Order: sequence, then structure tokens, then C-alpha cells
Amino acid sequence: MHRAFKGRILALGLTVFGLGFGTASPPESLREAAQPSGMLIGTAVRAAQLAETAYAATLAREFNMLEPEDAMKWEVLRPDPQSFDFSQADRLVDFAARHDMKVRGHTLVWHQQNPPWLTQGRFTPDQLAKLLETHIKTVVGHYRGKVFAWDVANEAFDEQALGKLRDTIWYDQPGIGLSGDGTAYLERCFRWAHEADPQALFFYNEAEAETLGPKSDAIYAMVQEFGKRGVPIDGVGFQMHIGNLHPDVASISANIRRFTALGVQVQITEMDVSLPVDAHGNASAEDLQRQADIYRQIAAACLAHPGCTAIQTWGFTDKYSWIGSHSKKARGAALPFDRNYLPKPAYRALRGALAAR
Ligand code: 9MR
Repeated sequence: MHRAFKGRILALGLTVFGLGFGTASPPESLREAAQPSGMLIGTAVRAAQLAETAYAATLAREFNMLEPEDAMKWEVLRPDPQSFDFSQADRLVDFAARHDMKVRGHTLVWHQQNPPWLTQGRFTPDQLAKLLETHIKTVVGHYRGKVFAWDVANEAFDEQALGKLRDTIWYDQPGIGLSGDGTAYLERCFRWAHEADPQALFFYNEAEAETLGPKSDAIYAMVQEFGKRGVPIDGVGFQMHIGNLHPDVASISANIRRFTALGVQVQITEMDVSLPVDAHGNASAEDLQRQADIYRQIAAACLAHPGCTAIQTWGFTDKYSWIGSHSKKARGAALPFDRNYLPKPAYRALRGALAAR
């Protein structure tokens, strides 16, 4: 059996066995609700906020997995070409260990949040290849046994030219020496990561590829081809930043089905559902209800497939979310807890969906 699915299948067996006994009280947290199904319920986390009592308490109480929102990106880890600064990320990994949470690592290869010494350094492809290999092996090695799954590469497919690879410093500007060879540069990265920690799971993570379409088709072709040749890829992350309040859940479900049928895991990695907000950051009651429905439907779509192994939100409180800065405060209120850490309808919907399995 693919090791990926063991946790959820074992948990499903225990649930069926346990159903005959007594009446359990309703779950008091997301992580408690997720226990019977073995689902990982995670969130992106900011190191600076751990000092805030309500932030840390909510995080530990509700989630069984966390992912550094920014702390494992090149910009933070690499002050200069020679050094690594793991201080922020280590704090998050320590927090996870103390609260019995798994850690997802994000991300080793991306075109954003790279330090200026790298992007403006005029390196040759050979030099870039060496820098990237050292980075991947050092970071994955540092967290060996502590980070169970990595987003090796993030958003490598183009947003406009759908189905094509994006032009980036790692691919063809100037690239690591495999420019024009399609996904060969990504394959190289997966192999380096796997060498550094053969036990970890390695994911390809993407935005706007949740539904069937040219972008997810291109990822599907890559995963299929990697699988045939034994490239160590274990799963695909669908980010799930939702802005359209009528997402095509049937298409999302069909997409999860076809990827898991290839034998890889699917994880929902960055879910949020942004709403139009007023000058005070408040959304309408109707939209909050609609948002709750969307959280419920997406969670149910994941839970319906044994190979869909994690549901993760991109932050958990509306107090800290990338959406406001991204939308000039026109949208927000995207997460399951409000700015005062009070649960929203979306929270209850998510917990209910998890408990229903
Ligand atoms: O949430 C992250 C925010 O703090 C950063 O400023 C931003 C920089 O682009 O990246 C955000 O996270 C992104 C993630 O790493 C990859 N997928 C899209 C996320 C939202 O932009």
C-alpha cells in the first residue's frame, strides 16, 4: 500500500469499529473532529505571532498540523549566499513538537520571496544549480525527521500561458542548466530533496489548478510521467484560495479523484474564502453563510477520497491574513476565526464536515 494512505485507512477502520460503543460527546475542536478520519487539519503560521496568547492557544487547540507561512522561504532562510538562518522556522517546528502537530515545509523552489543577492546576483546556470542543490539539501536535511512533507516546488506553471512552465530564475532566466527541457529542472529538485530525507513526502504545490483545466492537465501529465520514471513525487498540493463564491465543486472533486487514482496524495494546502468587506473589515451575514457552505463542501470533497490526506487553511484568524494587503482591504474575512479569535459559521461548517466522517 502507498504509505501515504495508511494513516487515514487505519483511522477509518477504528471508527467503524468504535461506532457500536456509547455516544461520544461532540468534538470540541477541529483536530478532535478530524481524529476518527485521520485527516490532517492544518494552518499556515507566522512566527512573530506565537507570542500572542490567543494566537498560540487557538493554534494548539484546533490544529494537528502547521506550515510556516513565510519562515521557510529563501528570503527568510538565506541572508547571504553562505549562511542559513533557521531561527524563525525552528521556533515554529518546536511549537509543533510541543503540541503534537505535524509540520509541512513550504517551499524550496519558487519565483517569489527570493533575496536580492540571489535575483540580482547575475549567477551562471552552473552556479545557480549549485546554490539550489545546496539549499534544498541543507534545508531538508536540517528538518529531517521533523518536517514530514515538503512543497518542493510552488507555482511553476504559468498563469497566462496555461499549461506552460513559468519563466523564472530556476527554469530559464537563466535557469539551472535545463532551460527548454520542460519539467526536467523540477525533477532535479525532487531528486535532491529525496536524497536529503528519503522518509519525507514531496509535493508539487500549485495555485488555480483545483479544477479540471489546462493548468491541472499539465500538472497531471507531469505527475504521471514522473511516476512512470520513478521520480520521487508523493503528492500534489491544491492551494484553494477561493474568491468566486460559486466554485465548481464537482470539477474540484473530479480533479482530486484523477490525481489520487495515479497513486499520489492530494492535500489542500492554502484554503481561504475571501469576501467583500466594508471599511471596518466586516462581511455580510449572507456571505459568511455562503463561505461556510464552501468550507463544508471542499472539506467533504477531500474527505470523500482516501488519498486526499490534508485540509489546511492559509492562516486561521482574520486578524492575520494575506488577503487584506493583497486586495487593498476590499476583500477579507477569509478564515474560520474572526479578528477576536471567535469561531465563524465557516469554523462550525468545517468542524461539522470533519466530524461527519
Ligand atoms: O501569505 C504569504 C504572504 O505573507 C507573503 O507576503 C506572500 C508573498 O508573495 O506569500 C504569501 O503566501 C503565498 C504562498 O507562499 C504561495 N501561494 C500563494 C500565497 C498567498 O499569496
